[in-house]
Amino acid sequence: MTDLRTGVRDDFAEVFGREPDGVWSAPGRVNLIGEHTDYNLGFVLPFAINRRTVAAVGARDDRMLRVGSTFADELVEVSLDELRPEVLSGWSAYPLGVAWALGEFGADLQAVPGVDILLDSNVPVGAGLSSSAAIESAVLVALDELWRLGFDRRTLARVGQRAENVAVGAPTGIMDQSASLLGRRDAAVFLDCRSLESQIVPLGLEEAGLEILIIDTGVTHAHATGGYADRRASCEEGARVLGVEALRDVSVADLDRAREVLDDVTFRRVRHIVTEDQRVLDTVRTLREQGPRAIGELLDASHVSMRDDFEISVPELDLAVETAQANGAIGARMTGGGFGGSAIALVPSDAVSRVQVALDGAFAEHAFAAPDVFTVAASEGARRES
Ligand code: GAF
Repeated sequence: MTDLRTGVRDDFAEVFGREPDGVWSAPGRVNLIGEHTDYNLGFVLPFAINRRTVAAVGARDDRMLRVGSTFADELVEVSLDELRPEVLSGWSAYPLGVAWALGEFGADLQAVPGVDILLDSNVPVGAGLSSSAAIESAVLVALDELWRLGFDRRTLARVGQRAENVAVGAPTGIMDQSASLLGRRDAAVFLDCRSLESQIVPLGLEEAGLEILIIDTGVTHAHATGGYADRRASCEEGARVLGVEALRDVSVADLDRAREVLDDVTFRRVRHIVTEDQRVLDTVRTLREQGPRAIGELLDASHVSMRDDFEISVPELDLAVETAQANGAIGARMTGGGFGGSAIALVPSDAVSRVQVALDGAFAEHAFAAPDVFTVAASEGARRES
């Protein structure tokens, strides 16, 4: 982390020929449980991880926004006077999109100076760990401070989501930005995606002798297209037929009626969301009453629901989950939007290397590319570094 922070200052100086006004950072996230429930106005339980994006930012004396990064060999420029979603594309739509979206939430973009931004990150891209929300959140906290906006974190999360929905064009929910902005060390963020009320729920992993293992399958996913939008549309159709504002308003007890009025596919999409919301509530209660060793079955059930009802898993994710479970994991599930990315496994510390070795063996046996397997810790959300 220290390297990332000092490195980004040096890179900023090299690219822009001066010192930045400051360095801000924001983490990627892992979702412990509650998948695709956010845009159904339900519950999620993600945590911020110890992989971060850093943003060195300096105000300018004109109206230009300039953004560079260590992950793309280009400097993108746009004037604040021309900043609209239509002129943004590629990776720079994330940092520049949040500048635009701040205006949508009431920031007076006529009254603010341009900025130079330099980004670096150790959040893996395409792994389902929300490298995009990490960029958005790091730039959001930087601009909020440099432009003296005084937005609260809940509003900044909505700004980040707006940028992703409109400037990037991915129809995602509010979870990732909330985790990146609200995360706390050793704890998860329990978020009600309707009220946007959140509670910090201690994970207690160290005391319980547990680790969270990320198994990045290397299968890439893209939320702007395909399956994610299709699942969202099915959920909206289910809510429409059931006569509710959102699937949050359907309970497990309502599922019998839902089966009668919905076609089979829509019913199974709805059943995933409704049971997943309940699993989030059960996980929060179990963590508080019994600690993390007791949540394994809920994680396992979440994976089955995503595999069979929501149908967003892929063979590599299923293999990762099954191999972890068979080699000592307390629970395991795919995490994030699906169609690739990562699985998580809750593993006793003394079983971590056994699970890692077993994963390598199983992936080789199936002729899948070796997964990238590493542990993560629950960490602080977005902050100023220096
Ligand atoms: C992606 C989205 F960005 C989130 O909003 C959420 O819907 C998640 O997929 C699935 O739970 O990360």
